[in-house]
Amino acid sequence: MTRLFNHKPTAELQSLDAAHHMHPFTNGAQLAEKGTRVITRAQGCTLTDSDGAEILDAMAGLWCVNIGYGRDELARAAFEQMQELPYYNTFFQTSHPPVIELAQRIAALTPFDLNHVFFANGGSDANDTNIRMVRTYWALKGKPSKKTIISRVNAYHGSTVGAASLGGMTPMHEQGGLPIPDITHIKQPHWWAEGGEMSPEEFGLHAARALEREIERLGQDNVAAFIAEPVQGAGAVIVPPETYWPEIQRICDEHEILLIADEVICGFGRTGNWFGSQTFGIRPDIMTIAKGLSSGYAPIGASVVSDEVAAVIDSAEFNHGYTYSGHPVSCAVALENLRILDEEGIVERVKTETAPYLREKWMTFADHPLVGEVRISGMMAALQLTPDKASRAAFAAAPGTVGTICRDFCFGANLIMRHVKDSMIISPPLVITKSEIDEMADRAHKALDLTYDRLKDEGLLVAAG
Ligand code: PXG
Repeated sequence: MTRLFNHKPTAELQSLDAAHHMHPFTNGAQLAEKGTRVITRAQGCTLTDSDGAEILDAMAGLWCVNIGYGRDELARAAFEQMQELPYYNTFFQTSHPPVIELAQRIAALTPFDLNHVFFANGGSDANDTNIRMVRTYWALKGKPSKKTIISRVNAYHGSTVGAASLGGMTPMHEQGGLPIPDITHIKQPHWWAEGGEMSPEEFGLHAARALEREIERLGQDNVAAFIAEPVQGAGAVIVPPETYWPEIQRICDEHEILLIADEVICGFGRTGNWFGSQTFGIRPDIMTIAKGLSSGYAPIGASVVSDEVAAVIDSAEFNHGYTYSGHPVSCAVALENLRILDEEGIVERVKTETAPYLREKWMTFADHPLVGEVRISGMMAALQLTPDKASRAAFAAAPGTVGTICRDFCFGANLIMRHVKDSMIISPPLVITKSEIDEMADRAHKALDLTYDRLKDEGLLVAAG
């Protein structure tokens, strides 16, 4: 058996990594120079690197390890499923118990009549499914011109050609000729950066009505769907004003537009309910799920579809699917993960205990001289850094300069807190304890203080003109 537990020395791993491993969203040459940090083990909320350092993971990996690391039950579920049936497909009139059980479990957990599940390997390809599904839905209903999908600037929906086109990240569109046709983007509900003189409530309505204007511009007969994350995650935890989602729902209903809630980050307890749609009062026709579905222990994603959409799609052959749609091992792992989330009351505890505690701690950052806005929803949160709180200014330095400095100080303090441009963000495992939250906040405060001193020393505490 190949066992990697007794690994090679760090320097050797780093040089082999630089020689052969191409990293996502990374400048390979720069990384090769700095050397990657090699993570070898993890337990609870703590990672261990190849030098034995212990790191507090305030990002739950990539927003996914909701039940925390090191749960033997999931390992056992994978092991036993591999023994029983390591693989079989779900094409051509076949199925298997884990995929059947999981589809039923997801249908029971998701709200409204989201009762039908099309499986994928992760969030990106689930969103690719959604692109094809909503266009096929309208074509089958005799409205083939309803093709355009409206999304938002600074949205993240994945990295495949389709999902990155749905996303609103300009640097992604610039590589590889994106977006694909018939996808457009409206403004995001990011009050701090774009709200101007409006109150957050006014801006929420204003940002939502951009959808109505876009539908009118395109013509309702040409629009298939609107897709959005309940809270934009990778976009820097943009929590919309309270007025935003009800207005979006009204517009989708009135204009016969399918609503796709991308719950890849918000799902499975992140916002304090099982789904972000419940937290924000959204009634989607389709939900994208991944990440917390298996707590990242095995790759799996899905589109969860309403009775009506499923009935239309099922009325013809949907020529779509992945070799690993409903992979039995991933399904078994996801089922065990959902059992733990449910039976251990993890989502409930987030709502009543840990998220309120995190909020209390996180709000203390509002007094820090570098912090312009504190954003939080359940167990995902951001600190918007600024050189001038009063004017909500951006830094004169290139976006991300300050965020990178702060991120590096966090990393140096064995805290994984990510930056998105000049926001610092967290999304810890949902099982994080109050004392771990205290520790995380202490380390983050120190990193912010060090960042502030560095900015002063280097003359970077300057607002953009
Ligand atoms: N939708 C949303 C809302 C996501 O956050 C995807 C879809 C794509 O899922 P897959 O499983 O195909 O990656 C995501 C993924 C980051 C980061 O650094 C965020 C994601 C992925 C990688 C990095 O914030 N989100």
